[in-house]
Amino acid sequence: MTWLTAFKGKNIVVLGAGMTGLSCLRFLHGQGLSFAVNDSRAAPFASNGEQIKYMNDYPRAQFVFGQWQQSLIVSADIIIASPGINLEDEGIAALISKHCRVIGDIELFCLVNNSSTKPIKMLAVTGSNGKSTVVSLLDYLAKSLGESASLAGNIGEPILNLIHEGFNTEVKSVDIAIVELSSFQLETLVSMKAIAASVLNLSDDHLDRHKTLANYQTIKQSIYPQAKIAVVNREDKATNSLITEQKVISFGLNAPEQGHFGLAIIDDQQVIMFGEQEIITLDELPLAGMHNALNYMAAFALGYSAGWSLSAMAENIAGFTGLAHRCQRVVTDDGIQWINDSKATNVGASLAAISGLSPTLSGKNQLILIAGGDGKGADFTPLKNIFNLEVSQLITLGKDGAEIAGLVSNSIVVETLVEAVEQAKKIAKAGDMVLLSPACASIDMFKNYMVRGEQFIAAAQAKDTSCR
Ligand code: UMA
Ligand code: ADP
Repeated sequence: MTWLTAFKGKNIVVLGAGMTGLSCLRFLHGQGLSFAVNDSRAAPFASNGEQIKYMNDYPRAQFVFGQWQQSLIVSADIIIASPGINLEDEGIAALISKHCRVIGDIELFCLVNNSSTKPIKMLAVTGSNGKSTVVSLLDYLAKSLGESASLAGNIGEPILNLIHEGFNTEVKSVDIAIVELSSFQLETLVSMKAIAASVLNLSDDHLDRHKTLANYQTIKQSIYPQAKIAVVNREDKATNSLITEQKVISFGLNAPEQGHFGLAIIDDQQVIMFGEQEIITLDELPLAGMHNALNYMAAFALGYSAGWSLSAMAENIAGFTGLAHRCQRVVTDDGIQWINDSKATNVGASLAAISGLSPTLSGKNQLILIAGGDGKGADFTPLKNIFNLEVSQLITLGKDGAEIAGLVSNSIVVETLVEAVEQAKKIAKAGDMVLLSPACASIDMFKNYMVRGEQFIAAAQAKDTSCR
């Protein structure tokens, strides 16, 4: 039975009318299927005009906004849930029948892809940090090597968009999809058949939804049985404890065994190795810090799994210079190093930023850290030690700002990011570093981490920050 036969004539409900929901809408409509779209927000679209346009474009769809519609959800045969919706929430959990099949957009893509005679190949990446960096690096490498590749998933491109309008299973837009997967997306995914997959690392994140670290680890590692090759971080047990049958290619900061990636010191240089084969020295690579060395090795291992030549990857890899809002240098003329790491939305990312950047400061220069926001239930105590060792002044803000400030004595709590930058300007001298690395999500104060990062850049560059 093809996926379409299983969907025809069924009550299909798409939950959420954001990026994911809209990609489902377009796809299901293209297949001639009828469905309903339910969003619990009263006005999920940017404007009334946009809403009317969607209603006109998708006449077979029923739209229900403003609450979870009991009658719709109770009678659904198939629910396609957007990743941001917590299906365990009281308001919705009780409405979903135990006979209902609940999937996500990635699962739907995989069902479709698996029934194609020439499926799109997949490389899949998850982890608490580094996902976007690694998938973007892979996408860059793929394109440099002339592969027909596309980024998809949590990076911001719903994967169903890789399938053309009016898809017939022989037509595909790319040969290989490089897919970033969040734990939310993995919760509803069981049918992926990736060439290779990796859980890059694991630290506290999204515990407000997943409740325990053990649960979060299990969800993340559910990626492995859905791939031929498991690319594992051999020094982070939490990322690879549940692997059973897959072929494993590992990466780590220590020297590798044959068939694995690691580091060795050769002529005083740190070199990425594949077994005994030298690939490239870290000095040749633009993204600094040991966390990025791991990211590079993960990308090499995933690319290698896809059959890409190691030497061709090594020749091209330095052309990728990183993504905005990840330890991004801000151009100012005050001699202070302003670093925008707004994408550090969890403790692990801020730890990596501080430990990666502090060694670049000379002994007389200070590191001023701006942190805080919504910690999503994380434990902040792993930051205490590095704050004491490396941070001269901590400035915090946001929902969990006071809790973070409480870790050390050299802290100030402020109300706004502009105020945080003003405080930093009062303290910093030429040569010092002011790092925005919040260890928290931005959602309590900003639309998203990009807006937070842009505000930081603007305030750092402003001659007079007193105008808010
Ligand atoms: N909604 C409800 N009720 C709820 C929650 C949400 O109706 O209780 C509705 C909202 O009103 C909105 C829609 O659901 O209309 C939004 O759905 P969504 O939150 O799943 O967001 P999308 O726009 O579909 O974007 C999602 C991912 N968002 C989340 O996982 C929260 C995007 O990741 C992803 O890029 C996109 O799919 C394409 O795959 C963002 C993210 O923040 C960047 N991810 C988290 C992270 O990286 O930490 C996991
Ligand atoms: P993700 O997509 O998983 O959120 P990003 O590549 O966007 O990852 O980076 C998010 C944050 O994590 C940034 O602050 C970045 O500097 C940091 N980071 C990147 N790679 C790693 C890693 N391997 N370990 C820890 N932190 C990392």
